[in-house]
Amino acid sequence: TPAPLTLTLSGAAGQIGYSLLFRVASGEVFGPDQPVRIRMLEAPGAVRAAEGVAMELQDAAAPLVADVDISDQPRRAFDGADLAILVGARPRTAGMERADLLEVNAGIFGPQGEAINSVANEGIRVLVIGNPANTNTMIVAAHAPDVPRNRFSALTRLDHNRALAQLAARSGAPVGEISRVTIWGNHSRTQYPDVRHALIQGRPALEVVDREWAEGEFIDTVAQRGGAIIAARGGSSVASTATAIIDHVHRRLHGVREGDWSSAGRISDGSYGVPEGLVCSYPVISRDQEWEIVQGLEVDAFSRARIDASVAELIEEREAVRHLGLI
Ligand code: NAX
Repeated sequence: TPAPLTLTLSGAAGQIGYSLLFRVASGEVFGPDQPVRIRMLEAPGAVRAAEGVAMELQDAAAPLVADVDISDQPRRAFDGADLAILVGARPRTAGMERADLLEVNAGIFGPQGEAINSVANEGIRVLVIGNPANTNTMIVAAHAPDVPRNRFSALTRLDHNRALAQLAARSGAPVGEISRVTIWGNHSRTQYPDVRHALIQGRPALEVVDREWAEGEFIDTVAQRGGAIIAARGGSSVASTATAIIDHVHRRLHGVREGDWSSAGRISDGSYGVPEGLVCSYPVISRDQEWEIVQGLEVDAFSRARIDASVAELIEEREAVRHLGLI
């Protein structure tokens, strides 16, 4: 058996943590032979709840779980971490201004970045789920200057999966025979789910589904899916988010299918005209366990306008964070 990997999960006592941890324990994330040390990072008020989750994890008697530690101290939780999955965040509550939301979350993600910078393993990868995910990723990266920039991602695979599922439902093709969908921009309502390069059973998607739908209802359905889940279920997406986290990590470790790509929020190097330093969702492939942005895709006027609109929101968020002195 290989040496255990160390996973640090923030927000481990929350809903997504509760779903994800048992799938880590069963080998879905790192594979059926890879033992894992689990480091749960929680807010002080939720440490007791995390202990309860750890008791259940113990009761799963999972051979792959090497050990479990619970802490509210980032420096302890990220010690020796190979992968950090950052779920814990402060949600926006009624009456809360956006500046307050950004400030509270910077208070969470800034210190976590500092701890990652000083105590995580050299090969550390950081995946941010807690919203606003793109800007939180920028904050954590700003506080971890010694970690290479390509190690940070914001989760947009859930949006990517939602786009695949809508295309499958519309076309009648199995979801596994649809490829090259892209989520561009922010993990928010301004995101741009793009089918212009997508293939459905080997045919260009726009020859299979009608353009009017692909440029209207499809985009709105994918971008507003989170809200639709809340309206129907009375709670936000949890199990599908855990699935998307697994899809993201699995593809990063093992690569995407030949001829396909995934989507992930990445620190922009200026690709596709997105200002450097913003965390923007791009089409990505994985090579040697590192994400790379797919280059050279044609961006037509429709796509350009959509990408620019989402990037404008990312710029606004960055300005707000800078204005507050958070980066
Ligand atoms: P929960 O409220 O159930 O869990 C959040 C957990 O984070 C709580 O246990 C809380 O105690 C913990 N926490 C708060 N401050 C912390 C800190 N400083 N350090 C460590 N832990 C801390 O929310 P859940 O449903 O699990 O969702 C978590 C986050 O995921 C939210 O920000 C949500 O907006 C975001 N989402 C992001 C998605 C994405 O695709 N990127 C999709 C799903 C989800 O909505």
